[in-house]
Amino acid sequence: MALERTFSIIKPDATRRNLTGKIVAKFEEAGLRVVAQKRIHLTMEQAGEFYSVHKERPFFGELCEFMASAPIVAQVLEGEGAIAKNREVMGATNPADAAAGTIRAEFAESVGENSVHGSDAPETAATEIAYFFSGLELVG
Ligand code: FUP
Repeated sequence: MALERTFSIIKPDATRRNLTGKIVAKFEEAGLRVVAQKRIHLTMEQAGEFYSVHKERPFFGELCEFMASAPIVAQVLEGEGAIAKNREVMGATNPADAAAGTIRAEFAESVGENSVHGSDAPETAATEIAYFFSGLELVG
């Protein structure tokens, strides 16, 4: 399997509860390496742009308000098959469906406030990484 990079967010429900380190530990234990990371506070406009694929969904407004409600930690994770591996470690979108031991099973509060985001495909990973980081900030 090829060395890949994926984009990850530790969401406001997790930064609020001081869970950044515990979540990073889950990624590292799974063989993913943090090659870029920054803590930022998104505006409503930036949250809406990031989640624009969901703009017609009924939960869009609430999702943007949540993502802009407290700081997030934006990250680039690198590893063999990083996109799939990250999604495996995150668990299902709804924590009620997430497998035991996954981040969402252990930490997520609800389907909306589910602690982490991870890119779902190589194209979205590339777009999302470029939205948050410049090439100079990626240090393998
Ligand atoms: P995921 O790829 O697992 O983050 O899930 P989606 O891309 O389907 O959803 C993105 C975000 O929209 C979720 F993290 C939370 C929010 N969402 C809801 O609030 N309600 C839903 O029913 C589905 C998604």
